Amino acid sequence: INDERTLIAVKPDGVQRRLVGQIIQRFEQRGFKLVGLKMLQVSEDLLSQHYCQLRQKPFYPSLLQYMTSGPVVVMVWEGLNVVQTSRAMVGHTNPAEAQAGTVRGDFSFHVSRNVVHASDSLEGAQREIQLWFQGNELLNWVCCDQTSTYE
Ligand code: DAT
Ligand code: MG
Repeated sequence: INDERTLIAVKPDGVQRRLVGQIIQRFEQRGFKLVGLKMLQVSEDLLSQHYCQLRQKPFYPSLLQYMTSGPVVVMVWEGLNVVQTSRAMVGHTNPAEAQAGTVRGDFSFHVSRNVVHASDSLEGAQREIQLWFQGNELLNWVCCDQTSTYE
């Protein structure tokens, strides 16, 4: 259970606003392990698969336009309960309702520019990681502080 993984992405607004470092820092500081990281210009094809559940939503076309407007930094973080904990760290989908102390609550106020993506379930995380990463882009490595962060 300590090897649970989730997909976190800094969206184009987060990259443009130079928030990549601060977002990575929050996950490092919490104690999670980075096992994959890359910057890319996302294709519409990948995005339509990523957001397949949202195709019927009225905001879907503008979501696609925004997400393909510039580079995204996508990562895989590993650790105990990382899916659920990441969602808490990222905050409510609508930044207006996100708590201070969360990424969205600290860095955004509009639902269409909410800075970051985080997988919302274990199954979703597995699906998204396979979609965004090749197997050989994810590293298995031992963190030297493992015995200080896990019993
Ligand atoms: P989350 O990103 O918190 O998992 P989601 O999966 O429901 O939220 O939606 C994906 C993204 O779509 C979300 O981060 C921003 C956009 N979105 C969601 N609801 C929206 C709305 N009502 N208006 C505009 N954009 C919306
Ligand atoms: Mg979602």
